[in-house]
Amino acid sequence: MRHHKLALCGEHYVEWFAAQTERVIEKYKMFSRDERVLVAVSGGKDSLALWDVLLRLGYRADGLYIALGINAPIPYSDVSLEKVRAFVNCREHTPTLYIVDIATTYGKTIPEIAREKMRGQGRPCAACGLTKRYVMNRLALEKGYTVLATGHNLDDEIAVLFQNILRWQMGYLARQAPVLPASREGLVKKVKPFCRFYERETAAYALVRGIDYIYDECPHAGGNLTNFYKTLLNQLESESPGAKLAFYLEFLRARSEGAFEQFNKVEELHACEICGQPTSAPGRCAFCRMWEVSRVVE
Ligand code: Q46
Ligand code: ZN
Repeated sequence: MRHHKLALCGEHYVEWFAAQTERVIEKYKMFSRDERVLVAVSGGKDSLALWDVLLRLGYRADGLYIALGINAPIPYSDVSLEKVRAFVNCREHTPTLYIVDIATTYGKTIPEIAREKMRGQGRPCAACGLTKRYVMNRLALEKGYTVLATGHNLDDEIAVLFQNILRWQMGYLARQAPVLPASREGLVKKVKPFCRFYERETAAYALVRGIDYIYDECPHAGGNLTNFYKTLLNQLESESPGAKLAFYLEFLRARSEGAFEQFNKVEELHACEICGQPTSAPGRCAFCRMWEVSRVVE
């Protein structure tokens, strides 16, 4: 933790990490102890560390794992589910874990639907991202959670920030925040309690807490631009310690002062004619169109 000039033993590190997490939750008014929080868990270090620290802090946090069916060339989805199950099973008070298996529910795995829709071109990430966002929101609403929490860390956030700045995507910049509020039309509130932690800090927490997580990245993540931006930003950090956090915090300050306000257009949302989930265009939502859903899937 070079930028904090701190050297802590394992026990104190865990305390420091939990206190920092709580500070961020309170500072950005993410949720209270009375609210039910759904944590999106992938089996990776960040999301499992997040679930762990929220439970330690006494929040009402349950988990959602989405089985994407990505099992080639490595059994990524199967192994990540094992890690999530092991995390739940070794706890004294077992939290609720929801598992949505995409192939069982919608008939195809993510690589299969992506191959079909993109005629074998490119990565399955667009289809995967759309599906995950949809499933997370829908399950959170159906099960009565007011907040959806993800394990995005500072490195994730600034890689996206850097990408958005390189292209001056003002609308995206206006909407990049630690908290995305709920919408009347049925978008659940989304929060990122780890947005101020460096990736190495969440990794250290997982290590000290003995959390077993999947080390491999999704096989489709290799060589993507986000990883390239992370490498660039790490070079910057090694030249100028603290630069990554300053980049993010100064962006949030400019944002809170209204620098992007005029680009923060509130989209009119409609209910999808099939599933009822919010969508920007009338008719079927992007998810129902992609999956060719013609009736409500339970
Ligand atoms: S989007 Fe793409 Fe990720 Fe889905 S296909 Fe893998 S890399 S898991 S965050
Ligand atoms: Zn729909």
